[in-house]
Amino acid sequence: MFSNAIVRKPCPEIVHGLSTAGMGEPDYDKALAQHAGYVEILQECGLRVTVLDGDSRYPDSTFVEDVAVCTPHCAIIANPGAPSRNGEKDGMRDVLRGFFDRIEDIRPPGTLEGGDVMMAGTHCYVGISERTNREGAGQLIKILQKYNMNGSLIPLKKMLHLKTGISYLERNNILMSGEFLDNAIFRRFNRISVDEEEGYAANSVWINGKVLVPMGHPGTKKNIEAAGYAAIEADVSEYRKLDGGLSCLSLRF
Ligand code: CIR
Repeated sequence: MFSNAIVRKPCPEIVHGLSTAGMGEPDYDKALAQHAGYVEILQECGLRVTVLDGDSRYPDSTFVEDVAVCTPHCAIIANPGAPSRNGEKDGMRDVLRGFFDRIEDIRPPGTLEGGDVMMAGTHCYVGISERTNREGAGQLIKILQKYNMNGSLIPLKKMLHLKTGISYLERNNILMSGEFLDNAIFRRFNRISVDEEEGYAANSVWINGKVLVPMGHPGTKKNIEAAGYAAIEADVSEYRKLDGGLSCLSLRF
């Protein structure tokens, strides 16, 4: 179960965030309103939410998931591989000190973004992507091993981050799309596949027995409900324009 979440409000410069989506610039006011709605949903799921101010130095800084990995035993400050985002990690260290006794670091030449990290119980799957390299993933796994956790590497073919296309929903259920569907490493899970046209919903988030699903993906929502979860829709259309999904907007622990 999670008790806390950390989020960061979008800053006006979000319109200049990194994107490959080709869906146009996000509307800042709409993004702010959607962010407030997201915070409310986290609170409804029982989380105490720490809302950080927007940071205009970093257009993508609302995607806090990428700058740290939170586990039950420690927090790990990531080392984002996107140069324009690397400095985001510094602000997060002080915030996480308020919650964790043990803080670890991914160090250069290792790079790692939290969007590439999916915990399933004590096992962690780490995507090797344009943002996370083998050195960074290896450092993460070594840190986890100190705390009796472990990890495996998942080289990505097309996805931005691992969790762009796969989400662990607890109880051995996993939601997955695209390049992960035929990856044998995930066969041990009950797999809920996401159709190509609803691929964005493969990034859904389990929180304390409920699952947040991006608005407008009825097939996936239905499949999640059929697996026994209450599904809650959240409108994150403005973040999708920057390749951001539901999970990227918070750290949960
Ligand atoms: C980026 O390209 O870094 C942002 N525009 C989107 C980050 C999305 N984060 C995530 O999937 N964890």
